[in-house]
Amino acid sequence: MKRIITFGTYDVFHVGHVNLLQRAAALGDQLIVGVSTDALNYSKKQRYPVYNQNDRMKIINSLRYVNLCFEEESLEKKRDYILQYNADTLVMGDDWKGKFDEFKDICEVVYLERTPSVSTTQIIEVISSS
Ligand code: C2G
Repeated sequence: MKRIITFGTYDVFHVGHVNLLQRAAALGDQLIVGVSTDALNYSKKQRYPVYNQNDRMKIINSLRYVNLCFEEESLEKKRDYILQYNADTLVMGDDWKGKFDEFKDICEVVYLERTPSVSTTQIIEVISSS
C-alpha cells in the first residue's frame, strides 16, 4: 500500500488543483491531502481565503481520488504529518521545487509540473474586472 501526501490551500478550486491531485493519486494507492487552515493562510498571505477551511475541506473530501483530508495548521508540522499519516511519498507542484527536500530522509519527495496559466490570483482578477 503506497500512501501519497500533498498539501495546499485549494482556495477557489480550479483545474490546476484537479490536475495536480489526479497525478498525485496516480503515483500510489491512497491520497492524503493537508488543507491549509484559514489561520495558516492569514499568517502566510495577510488575507483570509475566499472560501473558508470547512468549505475547502468539503470540496477536497468530495473528490473520488482523495482518500482522506485533514487540516494543515502549520508549515512547520510537515514532518509530523508525513510520519503521522505514514506517507511514502510527498508530492507538490514545482513552484515548491527543492523546498521540501529536507524530508527525503523519511519519504520520497516528488515535484510535479504546475498547470500553466491558471491561478487563483488570475481568477480573482478576471472576476473583479468584469
Ligand atoms: N498547482 C498546480 N497548478 C496550478 C496551481 C496550483 O499544479 N496552476 C498546485 C500547487 O503547485 C500545489 C497545489 O496545486 O501543489 C495547491 O496549490 P495552492 O492551493 O496554491 O497551495 P499553496 O497555497 O501553495 O499551499 O504547505 C504548503 C501549502 O499548504 C501549499
